Amino acid sequence: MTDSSSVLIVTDIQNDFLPGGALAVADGHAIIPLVNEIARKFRNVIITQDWHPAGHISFASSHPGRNPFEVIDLRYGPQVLWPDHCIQGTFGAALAEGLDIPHAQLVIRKGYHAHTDSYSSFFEADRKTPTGLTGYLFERGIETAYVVGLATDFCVSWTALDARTHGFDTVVIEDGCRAIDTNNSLAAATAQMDAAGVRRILSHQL
Ligand code: VGL
Ligand code: ZN
Repeated sequence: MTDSSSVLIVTDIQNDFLPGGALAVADGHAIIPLVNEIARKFRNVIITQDWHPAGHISFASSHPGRNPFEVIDLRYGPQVLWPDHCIQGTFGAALAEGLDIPHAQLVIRKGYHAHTDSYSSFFEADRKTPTGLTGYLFERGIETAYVVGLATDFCVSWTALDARTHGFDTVVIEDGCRAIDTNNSLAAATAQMDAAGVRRILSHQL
């Protein structure tokens, strides 16, 4: 059991990111039993949920003539366009049925502003609009953030990088994650995490 200064952030394990979902991550379902097991070792667990309004700016369908996985420039920088996914209140946005973490303390939703995406659980994609998670973790006395979930190269890595920025000791548990890997995004995210001092471990090292 980890101590009270650590938190496990369970990122976006939602139906749309599982095989059969709108933005399926290959093998995404395979992490669920392991994530449940990892979570039992943590006193503090929070869960994140991608939570977009219909017509969200990150959806290719909101940009006539564009296709999913193309990249466009938005006012806050490059944006990968996605299939419509995790629309508020839909089955696709619901947490995966097999996720069994009754002791989770907070569910934080993100990506609910129509004109801004939010991979990270700390800041939206403009890199300045906070979700409030930093204050929550600071007030709770958290010093170390462990991250698992979907997808390694987007919400997991952006969350881990922002955790580092805020001074948290940050650890990605790699076998508790799966990647989308579009346009070399997994290698790029891994390099960025290494450069920022995010530690990468396997769950048996916990
Ligand atoms: C995610 C793409 C779009 C993620 C969310 O959870 O990694 N990826 N929205
Ligand atoms: Zn999204």
